[in-house]
Amino acid sequence: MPNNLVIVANRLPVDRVEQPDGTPGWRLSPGGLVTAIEPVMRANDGVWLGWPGGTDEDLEPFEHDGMNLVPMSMSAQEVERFYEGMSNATLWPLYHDLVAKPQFHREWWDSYVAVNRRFAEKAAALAAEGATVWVHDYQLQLVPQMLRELRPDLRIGFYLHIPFPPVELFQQLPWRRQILEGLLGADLVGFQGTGAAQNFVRLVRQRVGHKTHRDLVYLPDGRTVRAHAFPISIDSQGFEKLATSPSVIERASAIREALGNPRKVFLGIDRLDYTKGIYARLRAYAELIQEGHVDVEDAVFVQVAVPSREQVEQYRILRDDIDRLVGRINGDLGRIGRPAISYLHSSYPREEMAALYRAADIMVVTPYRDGMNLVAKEYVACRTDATGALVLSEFAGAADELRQAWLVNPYDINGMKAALLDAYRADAKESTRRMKAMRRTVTQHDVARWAESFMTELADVRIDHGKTVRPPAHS
Ligand code: GDG
Repeated sequence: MPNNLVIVANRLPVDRVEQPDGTPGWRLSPGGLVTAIEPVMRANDGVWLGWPGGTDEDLEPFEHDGMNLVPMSMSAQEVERFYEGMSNATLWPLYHDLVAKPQFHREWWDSYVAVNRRFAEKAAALAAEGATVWVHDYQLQLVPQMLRELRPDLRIGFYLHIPFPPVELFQQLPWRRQILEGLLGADLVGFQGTGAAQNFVRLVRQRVGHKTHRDLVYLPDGRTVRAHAFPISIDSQGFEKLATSPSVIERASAIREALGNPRKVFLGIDRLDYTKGIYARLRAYAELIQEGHVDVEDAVFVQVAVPSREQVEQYRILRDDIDRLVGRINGDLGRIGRPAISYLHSSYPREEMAALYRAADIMVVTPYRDGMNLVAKEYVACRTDATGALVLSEFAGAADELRQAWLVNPYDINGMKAALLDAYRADAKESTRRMKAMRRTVTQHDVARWAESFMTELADVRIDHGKTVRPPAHS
């Protein structure tokens, strides 16, 4: 069946689960993207093409909760080279300001090209004449161009969920030109922030030699590509509703009770990723205890680290580092029944996340670099009574919108300590003033609005620019 809307993302929006009767089934994976795309998919009779996880299994397309899903299989070697390698050990660290050292391997790149081509071919086969295809994220940057070659009739959008690096970093990539040209296959390339969009346009001008004007790129074949910021958001109403449900309210008090009813609860919730700044934040907190500014009888830091990319070496090292640090801090500073840090290496249902947000007085979000950071916005959405404080890294995309947070530079441990202490000691009036302003932002800019503005812009991009443009010289 031809489709008018095709979503292409590395992962399908479902996770495999075992059903009560022991047979395998699917569960909608949590997260903002699914909530955002679902209504767009339903309104347009769309399909979602993506990898279901696992290897070497050729699954048939299926329907889940009214969504049409088309699984894309991957071999064990592709998972290792395309996914763990090129995507998560090359592009991820490079695009996050070299927080870790990116590795460049030619066989990873070959696999990246091959998997991108398969995604493009499958998307081409699924799309109706003149359909819209929306491609997501850094794993699939070559798909727009490959797809355009196969199907020039399509309208193609691309959205990058992570930062797009400045020229000086991006140009390290041996395949920089191929990636830029891959993205230019789209009519609209969306980014989290204007800085990322500007980095892209500058690179296209300097590295590919195309003519650009503000957020537009003029291609020699007459096409116009727009590169624009669309800051992503969350299902704010959904989170508010969840946070005010009786079971979540009850669970939030049970969490505080289980922690020994401390006066203040600090909270961090992150995928266990070196970009998130977990290590530095825990060190900063420990120093506050050591120096006597915070007492373990009075406060606790709950750190949830959600398991992530465990096959990638850097992630295994990070896990060990954090395990050791938490052990040392608790060993040195904790007392019986009063650990300094309550550390949980696990993932939780959405209700438990909402209860944790409700239970926390101070939310600490300190990434070295982050496209947006939805956790910060979710915390704000759950603070329905406008209490609570948010300590937020300047280097998270969310800091552009949540200006009233206690903003910190996560590289500056002393600065971070000062901000943590400030948030800890802030009077209720000050916290509420800040939280109210942030709540207005998060309520007004929700994820439905994000999806709608991207789709509207994509439908509006003028395809032909009608200008005379010379083809760029090859570098
Ligand atoms: C990338 C970009 C950008 C986490 N643990 C659990 C759980 N989560 C949910 C959170 C939140 C999402 O996962 C994490 O989103 P973040 O934005 O914080 O971070 P990344 O995973 O790095 O996301 C980021 C995002 O894409 C969207 O464009 O903001 O910058 O890096 O929604 O709630 N949800 C449940 N259990 C968990 O244990 N249910």
